[in-house]
Amino acid sequence: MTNQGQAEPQTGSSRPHAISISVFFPCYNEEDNVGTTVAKAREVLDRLNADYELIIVDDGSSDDTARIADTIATEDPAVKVIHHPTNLGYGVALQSGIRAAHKNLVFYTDGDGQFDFAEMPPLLDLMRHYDIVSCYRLDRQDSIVRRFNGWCWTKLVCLMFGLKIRDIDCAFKLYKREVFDNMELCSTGALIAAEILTRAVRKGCTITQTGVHHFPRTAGRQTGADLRVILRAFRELIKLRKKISSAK
Ligand SMILES: Nc1nc2c(ncn2[C@@H]2O[C@H](COP(=O)(O)OP(=O)(O)O)[C@@H](O)[C@H]2O)c(=O)[nH]1
Ligand SMILES: [Mg+2]
Repeated sequence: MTNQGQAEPQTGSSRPHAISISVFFPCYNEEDNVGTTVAKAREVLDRLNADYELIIVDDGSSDDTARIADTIATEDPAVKVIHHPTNLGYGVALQSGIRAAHKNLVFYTDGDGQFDFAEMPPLLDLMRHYDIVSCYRLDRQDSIVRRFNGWCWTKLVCLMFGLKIRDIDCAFKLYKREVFDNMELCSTGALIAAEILTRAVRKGCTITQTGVHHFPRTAGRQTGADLRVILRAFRELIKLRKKISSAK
């Protein structure tokens, strides 16, 4: 893939944009986090003089996330909001973000403030040589049980789909937009990251990995370790494995 994320040359007198990027944030009940998460990303992208859009995917939140997101979008034309009428799941939220992304590069991170968007710009250089940067969490800020479960999940998924990824669910990933061309995704839950990378590798896309810092949640409730979320991921894992094997 050739496009490295450079923006189209601009007409007019303003300084040309260095980079064209869509950034999206899956959010479920993140009323206390969404504002700061978006503001930090905007500050970094403005400094980069990027041609950018910020997309908040509100996945049927029952708190004030939807209203706050709409207010941010009203005040800033670079911000778009997608609302799901009900809580459809992390995978559907990522699918919505990807569909809405129209710039040359696509980046996503969680809307819960557990990552630092200032660590995104160093990834841009890697797009000269790779189609995807998939990050891994340095010093993951979760309990030892959660870290162990996450490690086992990464190993299992990599074994089933022939991937070599250190931290499959790390929500700090950068893609060339063409990676998603003609890619049909079916995972509605946490398996989505693995599905994207598996389909991308099958298309011949190249992946590199680098570490990013991870921060404790300071507000809102973590749902990533809920039993419902885990069971859904396992159900979808079996389904995807069958689907991919039958497509060989
Ligand atoms: N779209 C969507 N996002 C969710 C859902 N549950 C959690 N999220 C978002 O996904 C991100 C990660 O969730 P979190 O609970 O922090 O899980 P963890 O980071 O894996 O511990 C956060 O931005 C959440 O708002 C969900 O059901 N749907
Ligand atoms: Mg989180």
